[in-house]
Amino acid sequence: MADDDGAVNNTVPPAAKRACTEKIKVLVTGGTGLVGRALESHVISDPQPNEEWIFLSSKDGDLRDMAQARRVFELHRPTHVAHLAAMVGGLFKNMKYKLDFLRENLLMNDCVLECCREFGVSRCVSCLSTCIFPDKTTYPIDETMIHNGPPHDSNFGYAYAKRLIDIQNRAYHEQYGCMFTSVIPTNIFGPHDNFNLQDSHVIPGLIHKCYIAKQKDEPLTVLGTGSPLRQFIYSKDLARLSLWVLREYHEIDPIILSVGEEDEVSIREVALMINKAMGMKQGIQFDGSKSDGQLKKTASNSKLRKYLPDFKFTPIQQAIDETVQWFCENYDTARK
Ligand code: NAP
Ligand code: GFB
Repeated sequence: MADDDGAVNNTVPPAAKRACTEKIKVLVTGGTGLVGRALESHVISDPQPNEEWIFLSSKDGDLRDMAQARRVFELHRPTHVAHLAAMVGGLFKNMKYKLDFLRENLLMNDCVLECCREFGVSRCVSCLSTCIFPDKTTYPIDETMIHNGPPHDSNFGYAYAKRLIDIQNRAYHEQYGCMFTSVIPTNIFGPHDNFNLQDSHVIPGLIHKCYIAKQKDEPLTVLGTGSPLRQFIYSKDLARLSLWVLREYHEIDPIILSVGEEDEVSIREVALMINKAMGMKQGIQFDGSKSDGQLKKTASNSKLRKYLPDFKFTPIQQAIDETVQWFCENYDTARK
């Protein structure tokens, strides 16, 4: 069954069906990003009388700065926080700016979590990533393995900053009883992504390149060999799951939000899906001089499945079709 916005329906119980009278005010850091915009659309489609949502941009305050972060919390006095704000980027941006990824994210996370404590926020959900897991590991990776060894060298700055959120959550709980947790999504994509040709993740980057290649009647150039494997999650599915986490998940320990291991695809397969969605007549070619990054980071979604056995993810070709359509329709204003 499909929603009005075309996304596949799933079995996360609509909050409307639950008796809930507690007033909550949710502050979403990074509310203007890929995930923030998807969450906003989902919240608007399922409004709850007891919930008020505020979606922040960096223009509302630089969350690397404690004084500015405190001003934001003072102004809004949230009961709940979805902490999405981060310095984010694909493989090639991560390889270039390791120190910036480490420092900016450490600062942002520390300011946000400390403000959550100071202002008595009752629940905070922060966003980690499956790229933070150890590089040399057994598969599938699960939530218990975050700190078992060094992450892949290509993004160690980002990875160590994100790992520390899990450490902070435990320490805030043990010392102050705070209920702060985290989610671990795989690679995300969808409308409102960053489609920059150099800095973006692979799907938005290839969509933009494909758009240009189609106009020039040239093949799509895919960086690396195309053999690395990834699990991708559509931002609309992640929004539904994140909302469930905020409302219903009560552990401090993180939870992986991912499609199953059987839905892992190669970069080559993804490029072919993008070509198909774009109606490209030219094929694809590979630039083997560019990095492949991590060959795989196969994650288990068993914990998620224990909570939500019937959740249905949008099929990846449908999600890519929708994202390509959104990009073509919003070409002039899309982030690129
Ligand atoms: P995004 O599209 O790049 O958006 C980043 C958001 O963070 C924007 O709203 C931005 O605000 C805000 N931000 C950046 N620096 C800030 C600062 N100094 N102060 C305040 N706000 C700041 O990111 P996303 O892809 O939605 O990522 C959301 C979360 O998911 C992040 O925590 C990320 O690490 C995680 N994640 C992403 C992926 C992925 O594939 N994209 C995968 C796994 C996990 P402005 O736009 O207003 O500047
Ligand atoms: O999404 P992506 O940049 O990030 O994907 P990671 C990188 C993979 O796609 C590599 C190939 O195998 C690249 O060789 N690729 C092919 C391309 N063409 C392109 C292209 O035009 N652009 C990009 N970006 N890649 C990131 C981490 O890793 O995952 C971040 O570095 C973050 O920290 C994110 O957490 C979720 O999956 O390799």
